[in-house]
Amino acid sequence: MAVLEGLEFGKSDFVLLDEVNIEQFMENLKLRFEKARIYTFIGEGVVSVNPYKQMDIYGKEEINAYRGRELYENPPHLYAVADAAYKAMKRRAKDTCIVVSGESGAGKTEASKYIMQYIAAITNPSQRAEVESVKNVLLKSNCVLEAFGNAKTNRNDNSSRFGKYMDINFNFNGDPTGGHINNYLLEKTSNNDRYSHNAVLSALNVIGFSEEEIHSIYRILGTILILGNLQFETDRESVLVVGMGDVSHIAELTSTEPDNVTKSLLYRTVATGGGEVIEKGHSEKEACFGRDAFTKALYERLFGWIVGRINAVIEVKDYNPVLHGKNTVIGVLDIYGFEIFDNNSFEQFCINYCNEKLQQLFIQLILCQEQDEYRREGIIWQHIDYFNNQIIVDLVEQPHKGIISVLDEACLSVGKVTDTVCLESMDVKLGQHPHYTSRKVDKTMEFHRDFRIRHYAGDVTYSVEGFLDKNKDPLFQDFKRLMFNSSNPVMKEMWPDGQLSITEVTKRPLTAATLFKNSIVALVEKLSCKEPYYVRCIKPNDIKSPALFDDARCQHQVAYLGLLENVRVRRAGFACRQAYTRFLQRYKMTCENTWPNHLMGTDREAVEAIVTQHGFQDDVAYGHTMLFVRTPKSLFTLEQERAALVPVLVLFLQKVWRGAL
Ligand code: AOV
Ligand code: MG
Repeated sequence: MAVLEGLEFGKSDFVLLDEVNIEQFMENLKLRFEKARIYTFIGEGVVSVNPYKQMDIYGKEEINAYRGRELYENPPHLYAVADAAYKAMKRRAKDTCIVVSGESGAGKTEASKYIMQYIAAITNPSQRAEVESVKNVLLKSNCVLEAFGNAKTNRNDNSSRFGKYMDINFNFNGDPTGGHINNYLLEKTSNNDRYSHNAVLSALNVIGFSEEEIHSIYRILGTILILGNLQFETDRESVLVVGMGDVSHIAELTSTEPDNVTKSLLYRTVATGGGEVIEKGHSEKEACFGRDAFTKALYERLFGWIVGRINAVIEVKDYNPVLHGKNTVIGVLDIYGFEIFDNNSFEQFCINYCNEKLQQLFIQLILCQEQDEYRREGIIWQHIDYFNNQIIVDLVEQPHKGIISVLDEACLSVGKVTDTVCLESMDVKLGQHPHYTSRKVDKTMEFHRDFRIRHYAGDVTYSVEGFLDKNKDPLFQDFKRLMFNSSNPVMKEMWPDGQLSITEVTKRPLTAATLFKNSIVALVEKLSCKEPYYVRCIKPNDIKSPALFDDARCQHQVAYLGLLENVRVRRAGFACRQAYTRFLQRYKMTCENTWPNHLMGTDREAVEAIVTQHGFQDDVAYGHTMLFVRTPKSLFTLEQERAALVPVLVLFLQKVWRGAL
C-alpha cells in the first residue's frame, strides 16, 4: 500500500517530502531506485527511473491490483496513472491524455507500451470479438511502427525516430472502438534487424495488410538498400550510374521503366523563365544529393503510408452518439525527449523545440490550471514562481522574427544563400534575445557555424551546417513523377504529387521546419483540450546500467522536467481534492453524524464533521465546492475504514432485505 509501504523505500509520493528542495527530492529518488522502486508519484502523475533490467511488476496480478482502484490505494505505478486516466474518462466522460516525456533512452516507449497493455487488459471483460480485434490491431501497430521507425543511436539501442501520438476511442461502456495515430518527424532510416521478420509479418497480417501490400513494402525496402550502394562516375563531362544492373533492379522492384530510373537519377526537369521545359544534367555531387533525398523520401512515404493504412483499419466507423453514447478519448503521447549531443543539428533543433512546446503546455495545464483552481475555490495560498518558457518558444516560432522564419526566408530567397549567410542573419535579428547566444559573443563557439539557445532544459549549441538543405524539400520533382508512374498501385498511391506537371510545381512547398511546427501546434491543440496525466521518465545513467544512479545526470533531468515546481504546486498545494457531495457519498458511513444521512445545513458542514471526527482538520482546506486535502495519508485512513465497513454494511443490508432484522 502506497503510504503504508515501509519508509525504508522512501516516500511514495514526492508531495510527502518533509521539505520540498532538490536535496530531499534527489535523496528520495535515489533511495527508491536503489530499492528497486522505480516509480514515485507526484500527485496524479508518476516519475519513472529506467531500471535497465526486467522488472517483475507488469503481470496479471499487478493489473488486477490497480484496476478501478484509487491512486492512493496502491504503490506508485504506470498502471495507477493509466487507471486514473481511464477512470476519469469513464466516470466523468472526460477526454484524457497521458503525456510520456523524458530524454532519449529514459524509457518513454516502454512506458507507453505498458500503458497500452494495461488499457487493453482492463477493457472488454465480456471478450466481445469486435472489441478484441480493435485491441489487437492497436497493440500490433506498435510492433510495426517500431520495426520501421526505430533505430540504434548512441543513446538508445531502440530509439524512436518518430514521435507518436495515439488516440484511443472508447464507447460508453469504456471499451475501445478504434483509434488514430499521428506521427511526427521521422529522422533516421534503418532496416532494423532486431525485429524478427516473422513478428513484423504477422503483425502486418493481423492489421490487415494484403499480400500485395506486404510485397510492395518489401520491394520498397529492397529499393532503399540498392540505392544505398548506388554510385556515380564522371566520364568526360557526363555523369553515369556505375553498374547499370542496379538500375534495372530498381526498375523491376518499383515497377517503373529502367530508362526513366536512369533519367531521374541523372537529370532534372526545370521550367525556364519563359515557360519552356528543359532537362538539365546533374553534376556528380547533385546526383548523389538527389539519390540520398530519394532514399529518404521513399522511406518517409512508406512510413507515412503504413501509418495511414493502420489508421484506416482502426478508424471508428459508424459511431452514432445517440445510439452508442458519448465517444471519449484517451491520448497517449510518446515523443522524443530533449536532446543534447556533441554535435547538434537541425533534427535536435526540431526535437528540442517540440519539448519547449510540451513544457509550455505542462505549465499551462498543470501549474496555471492548479493555481486557477485554488483561486476559484477561494483557497489562500502562496503564488509559486516558476520559469515560464514562452519566451523560448517565441524565439523559435514567432512569425517574421523567430529562428524558423529566418531559416525559411533564407531557403526561399533566390540566389545562393549558404548556411553561414543564414547564421549571420540570425545573429543580426536575434543577437539581443536573452535566450540566444551568438558566436560573436562567446568565443568558445565555432565561428563559422555555431549558435546557441538557452533552452529551459539547458544550453544547446547548434551547428548551422546542413540546416538549409534539411529545411528545403530536397527532392527533385523527377523522382516524384517516376514513382507516380509506377504500375504498382500501392507505390503510385504514395506519390500523388508526382502527377503535377513541371509548370504547376512553381509554388514552393512548405519547408521542413514549418511543416514540423504546424504539426506540433496541432498536437498541442489536441492535447490542450484533454485532462492531462504525466509520466516523467528519467535516465539514471549513460551506460545502460541497472545499478548506477548518476547524481548529476539525474538532477539535471529533474531540473529541466520542472519536477520540483510540480511538487511545490501540488503541495502548496493540495495533493487530493474532492467535491463535497462526492466525498460525503463515499465516506459518510465512517462517521455517526453523517450516516445514513446528515441533518446539517450543508454538505460542507457534514464533510467538516467527518474530517474532525478523524482528526485531520489541520490537513485540509475548505473551498467553495470542494475539500482540499494536503497529504494523501488522510484520505487513505478514510479509505481503510470504509473498506472495513463496507462488508459489514452489506451483511446488514442483506439481513434487512431478507426481513431478518
Ligand atoms: P525512450 O523511448 O525514452 O528513448 P525506451 O523506452 O526505448 O526509451 O527505453 C530504452 C531502453 O531502456 C529499453 O530498450 C529497455 O532496455 C530499457 N527500459 C526502459 N524502460 C524499462 C522498464 N520499465 N523495464 C525494463 N527496461 C526498461 V528515444 O525513443 O531514444 O527518446 O528517441
Ligand atoms: Mg522511444
